[in-house]
Amino acid sequence: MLHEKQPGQTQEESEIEREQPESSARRNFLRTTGLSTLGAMVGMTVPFEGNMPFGVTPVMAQDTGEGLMSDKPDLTVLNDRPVNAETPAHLLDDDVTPYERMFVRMNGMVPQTALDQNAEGWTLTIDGEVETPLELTLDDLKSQFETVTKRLVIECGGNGRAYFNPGASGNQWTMGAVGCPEWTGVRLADVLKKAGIKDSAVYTAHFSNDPHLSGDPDLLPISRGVPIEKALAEGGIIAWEMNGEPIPALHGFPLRLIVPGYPGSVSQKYLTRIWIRDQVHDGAKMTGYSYRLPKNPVAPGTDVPESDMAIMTEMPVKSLITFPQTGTEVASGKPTEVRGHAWAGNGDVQAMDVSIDFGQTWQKAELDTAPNLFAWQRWRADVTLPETGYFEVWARATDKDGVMQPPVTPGWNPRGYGNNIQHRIALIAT
Ligand SMILES: Nc1nc2c(c(=O)[nH]1)N[C@H]1C(S)=C(S)[C@@H](COP(=O)(O)O)O[C@H]1N2
Ligand SMILES: [Mo]
Repeated sequence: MLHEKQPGQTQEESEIEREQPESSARRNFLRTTGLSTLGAMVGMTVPFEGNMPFGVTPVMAQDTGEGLMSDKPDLTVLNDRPVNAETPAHLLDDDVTPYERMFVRMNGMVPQTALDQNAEGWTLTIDGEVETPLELTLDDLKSQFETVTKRLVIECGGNGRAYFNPGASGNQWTMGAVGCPEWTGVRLADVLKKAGIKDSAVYTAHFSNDPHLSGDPDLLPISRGVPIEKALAEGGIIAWEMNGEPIPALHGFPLRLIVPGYPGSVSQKYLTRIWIRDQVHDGAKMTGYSYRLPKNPVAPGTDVPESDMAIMTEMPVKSLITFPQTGTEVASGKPTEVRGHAWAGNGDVQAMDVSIDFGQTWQKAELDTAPNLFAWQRWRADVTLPETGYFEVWARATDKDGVMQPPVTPGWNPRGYGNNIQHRIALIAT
């Protein structure tokens, strides 16, 4: 498994990348799949199983979505049961992330309805603390509400996990569990208002039809929610198209919720129901340590009691350098264009800076306004590397409240969420 190296790391930081991700991901893989299990399932030994590269399993595992990954050949596969794959930073240069370059995070299997692209009889239920429970077909959604098209960032809460020290279990995402496709659907708030939200409403609860990895129909792979205020605020949509096409199987066909600004896990794929609750939702991956951060800062490696954990809400401000690719050779003494995207969980990014001297001095980058709230914003800067040799470009976004990305991995937490360390690339000046 290849990891994009972050230049300028301490020895310890790079240790995490070299050893920890591979071994923990591999342990995870062996525990959940195990080539011997696969061999037993097909009734034979897998030939050359000792030589099989990590991330490759026989075609029979297709319901995990692995078979669909051939459409995304440039992604780095971190796990294959369930399928989890991230995008190298230099492949995230598009303003609108194409299907081929959108990361994939599955907690369970891809439902048969999505594999078949069969939306027949699909309904979305809105119930719980509402005046009028609704059961809406796709046609109802399309005809009863205003259709909107928006670019919305989805970023996994665990993006950047690979850089925590001590490391955290889970997918060892580096920088690429993020993307900004264009989504078409209806506003979440419009649908909730039509149902009539009661004063007793506290939280949403999201449901879908993707099967649990165990195959147990009583278990859900994931069912998260957001505070009702967030659900009613501007931004959230219920979408049936991604980039002008029906949503692909890996991304939630036929209907998906997107609640931007929060961890990607609240954006339920294969959406069947939104239950409005009179308490904080306690569904799969809402409790324990999932998508939770310590209430108060803790020292790295602390064994935090569950009762001291709180649900993660807004994602921190962040940016990526998407051009040039790290390691590129450029001419010294001449301007070189560097560019990327910036986004923040609390809305617009107000400033973007780059450094070519390890953060000692910073230069303002040009920053575009967002085409809509919660889209990522294009930034670009011309940097001139003064002499030949090894340089790094560091990028730093500042959100609307003046909060900026840190040069180190911030806020150690048991599961490795919310890492918004500055992205760095290496440039070789010749
Ligand atoms: N039904 C369903 N929705 C889901 C998930 C899932 O496993 N099942 N994963 C969540 C997580 S953790 C993330 S980060 C995003 C990933 O979206 P993507 O796979 O379309 O990139 O989807 C979220 N919605
Ligand atoms: Mo996620």
